Amino acid sequence: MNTELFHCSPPQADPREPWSAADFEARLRDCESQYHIHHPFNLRLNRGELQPFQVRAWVANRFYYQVNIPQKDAAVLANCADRAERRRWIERILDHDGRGDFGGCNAGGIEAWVRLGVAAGLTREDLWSHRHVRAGVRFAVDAYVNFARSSPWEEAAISSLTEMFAPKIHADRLAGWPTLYPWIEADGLAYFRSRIPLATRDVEHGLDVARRWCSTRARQERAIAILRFKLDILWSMLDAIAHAYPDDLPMESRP
Ligand code: AHQ
Repeated sequence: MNTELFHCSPPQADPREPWSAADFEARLRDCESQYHIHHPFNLRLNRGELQPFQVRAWVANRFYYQVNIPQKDAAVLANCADRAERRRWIERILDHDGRGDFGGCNAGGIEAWVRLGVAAGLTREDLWSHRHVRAGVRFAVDAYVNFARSSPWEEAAISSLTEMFAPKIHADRLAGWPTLYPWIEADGLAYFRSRIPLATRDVEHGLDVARRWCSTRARQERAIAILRFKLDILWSMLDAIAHAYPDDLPMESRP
């Protein structure tokens, strides 16, 4: 357990100078080494070493994360009293839930992830029933949503900054999967393509919030602890998926 995150030191003047803005951002970005792009399961996934059932398991488990993102973001909004900040943050919900007629580019990220699942051989019911979601994935995702519900909105915003590292992981999938997993219909990869500019936009907002909120060294260090907590969430999701879907999983248990 990352006790730093829940250590509530008594309020006291912090004698230490805050890091410069550049140094603080560099320290946030230094956490990249703990990003789930380096997880053994993700390395195998992006090297084409997984069997179709393991890719389908990953898609079905990550769907639970995706459908919970709008509720996490709604929790951020609920804790935010600033209209201007809410107007920026609400875009994230619509990016995932969709807009207007839900058609084409308005379908939203959740619908695009369903398309990924269907392209990989799952049914919509496989995804929406969450029947393949493992306990460790559910636990990690629920911990993320509950953190957003129970924390100052600025801290929940900081926890989304793992997306500083997301464009690379999406680009890896777009570059490799068509060759590594030719059995996945190409339009299923649209989510990854759509996410890269949105992640970049969202990270600009998240870093803006972090710079303004973390005016003391203590808050800067708390921001690092929060980011590490979120990195643990992503990492532990892959731990649970890798454990539940080994190469020799009996046929009857394979999605
Ligand atoms: O598809 C992803 C997504 O919509 C989000 C929202 C954001 C958040 O609010 O925490 N994080 C995130 C991420 C998405 N995809 C992950 C992936 O590996 O495909 C990466 C993940 C993140 O880096 O936090």
